[in-house]
Amino acid sequence: GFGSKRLKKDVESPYVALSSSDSSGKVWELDGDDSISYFSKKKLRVWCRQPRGQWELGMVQSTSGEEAFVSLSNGNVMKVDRSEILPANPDVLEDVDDLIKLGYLNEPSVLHNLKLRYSQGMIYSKAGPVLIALNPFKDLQMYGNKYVSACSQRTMNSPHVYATVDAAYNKMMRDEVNQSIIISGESGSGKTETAKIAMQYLAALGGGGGNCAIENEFLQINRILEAFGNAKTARNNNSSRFGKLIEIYFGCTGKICGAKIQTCLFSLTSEITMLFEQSRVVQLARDERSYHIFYQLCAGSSSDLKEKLNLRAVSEYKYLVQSDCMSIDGVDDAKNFDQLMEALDAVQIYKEDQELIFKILAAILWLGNISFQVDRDNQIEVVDDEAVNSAAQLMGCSSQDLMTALCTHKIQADEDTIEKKLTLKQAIERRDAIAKFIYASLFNWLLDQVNKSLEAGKKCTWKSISILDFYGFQTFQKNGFEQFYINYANERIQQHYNRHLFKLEQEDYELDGIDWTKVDFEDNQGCLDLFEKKPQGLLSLLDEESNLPNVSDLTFANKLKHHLHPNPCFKGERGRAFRVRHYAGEVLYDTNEFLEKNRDTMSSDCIQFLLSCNCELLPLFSKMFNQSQKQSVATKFKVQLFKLLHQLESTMPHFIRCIAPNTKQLPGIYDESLVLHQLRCCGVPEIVRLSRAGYPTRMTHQEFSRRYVFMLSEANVSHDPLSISVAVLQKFNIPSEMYHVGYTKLYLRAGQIDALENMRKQILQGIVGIQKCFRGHQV
Ligand code: AD9
Ligand code: MG
Repeated sequence: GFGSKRLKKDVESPYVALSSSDSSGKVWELDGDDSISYFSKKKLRVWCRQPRGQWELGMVQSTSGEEAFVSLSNGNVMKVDRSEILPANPDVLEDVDDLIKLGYLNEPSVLHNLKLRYSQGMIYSKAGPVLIALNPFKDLQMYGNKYVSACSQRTMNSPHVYATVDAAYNKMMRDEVNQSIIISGESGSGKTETAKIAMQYLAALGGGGGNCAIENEFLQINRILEAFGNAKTARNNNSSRFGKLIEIYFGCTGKICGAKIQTCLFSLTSEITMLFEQSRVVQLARDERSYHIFYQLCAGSSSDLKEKLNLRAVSEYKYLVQSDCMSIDGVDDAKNFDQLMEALDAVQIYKEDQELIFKILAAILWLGNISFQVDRDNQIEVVDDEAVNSAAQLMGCSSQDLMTALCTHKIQADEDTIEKKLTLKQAIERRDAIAKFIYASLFNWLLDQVNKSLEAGKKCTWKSISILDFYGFQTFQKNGFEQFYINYANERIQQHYNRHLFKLEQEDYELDGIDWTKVDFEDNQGCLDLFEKKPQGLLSLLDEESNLPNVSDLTFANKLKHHLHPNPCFKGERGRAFRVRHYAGEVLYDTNEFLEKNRDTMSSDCIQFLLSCNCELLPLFSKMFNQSQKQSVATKFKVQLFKLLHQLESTMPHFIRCIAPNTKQLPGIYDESLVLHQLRCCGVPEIVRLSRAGYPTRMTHQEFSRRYVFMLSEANVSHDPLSISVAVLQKFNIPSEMYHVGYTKLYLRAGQIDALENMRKQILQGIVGIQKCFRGHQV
């Protein structure tokens, strides 16, 4: 049949190309008679690849050699290579709520299935144990009390975030094991919204019946996190610039008694100035803004506060104005500022501290306006203007001290201090580094305050549910430092996933009394070793090179090629580039700026300067960061990631993969190639492959017997669904190795349900035919 043929030919197919071994061919392993001529003879539907790559439904009219003539639904007949044809599913398997129910599990079938559901507002589907969530970009009215009840009372059968979270909650209560909900996906795919929906459900379940205090507290915390940690980007008007893990604590009666938030801050530090630098050099970041809080503060603060902070309009601050985008459609920054102040009150941040926060934000904005000039001796000095004076005043230091700190580098040598004048470039870098450092510290400090208020009831903790809202695997034309880390983190999460998926699957079989030989799966340990091995892994080599003198991105790239070759997961490329074979596909990285971004250290004289400031929070920040400053970004990130994953390690995971159907952030647009790209990135083909290795079709005996019982002759029919199931299978000669009869369900291997469906169709057509004939006779 063309199952096996496709295996060899279809290197272009995403499922084959992206899977790391050809065991992925299982997806195409079709049983029974599934040759093209069979499809042609039976007039069954097929998918036919069009010249532009998209797939259309059609019917094979005839074949000759390697070619086939296919009639498409628009009436045209196309001559195509056999390799451009894939089997389509029968109508009954359209719009299934779990992809593994699809008889033919090829790329167009999966895309078509999700599209059909999406167009009907069914944004949730399952891929085996994983929940797939397509971003609707509109309010679908499918959340709130009514749906909470439906999910907790199991009266709703369709997949939903609530149902996934409900399963986690019940597992926690029943098995007394900590649970986690791992949400991943591209920017703008809906991770943060999904995390909020999940929190809302847990608040409703664990809030003690009609107690909305917890729900309100969660809401307020999310407001704070988003004001300080989210920004408008080209892909998402409310993009989180950090990854977070929220752990919700439950007492032994199942009631919430506290929570804790951990963050992974890799992209946070570069945001403020990156925007500035980027747009100044290449006018790139046109549609982007800095963190919401800056715009909220400028728009919403009282005239009293404005005066205290010497605050101006957004348009007067260089850090904010360069991107040419100062407002977001439909977003009221002033109103959000009011809500933010409410939220700060709610988590018990005192008014005085709130004012300190705003002071620091204003200081950052003024820092961005500080400019430099060259004096008569060709030395750099700060332009003595409103910017430097305001910044100094807000930070609690003299203008002179700030100017010195920005222009000179002090080196401690034994007893003496040597002062060195900075170059213009260095001075600008130092100014921006201080701004970033202060902002990142502020974010961390705020998080601490939020956690203090959340952890109040932690003493009564019995078990917990963690929700991870983390960047998904990313691959662009050009991939840099950020993608490198994000993808590494995803590699770790994927390993966690692999381990559990198999456990879950096997549990299911065991519960239903099926003897089951263990399926091996492609482990991603090799790729993880590539990153983590000491001393010759990507991360160690990066740290080593960052600490050497006279190095460049090119020497780093060469070092990688030298030390990591040969490795099946690594490939050196020309110049600064290298390639990594990730679980979700190969990614080409460019080492441009890797070393610089990895160092990201604040010089100790800057820290000393901040320690001497009078604005109470600044010395506090400097102390907090003093130790960690000595570590590289690679090390810090690894430490944060390990802490985070260590916590997940002991939990039972539940996976939600979010998908953005378009990049315009608009409802009703389903961009097939974009969806496909994301399905690959989040490993859906892998999931499906793994699930299909077992028995993709699972129907309860009731369901099965109801659908097929009419195919038995009356004498054979018993009243017991299980017996009916078995009778149907035997009558239609389904080989015994193709199914398993469980206590509650019937498990069928790939392709079997289609064979039955075809027979059912024929019998029905026969009956209809007889009826027609009969009616004709009567008339
Ligand atoms: V990023 O990586 O932080 O840039 P996310 O977090 O994946 O990204 P987010 O949750 O912020 O995306 O969703 C983007 C926008 O999609 C939201 O602001 C909503 O307008 C929209 N969205 C997402 N999920 C839903 C939903 N379930 N219902 C309605 C939604 N709208
Ligand atoms: Mg987000």
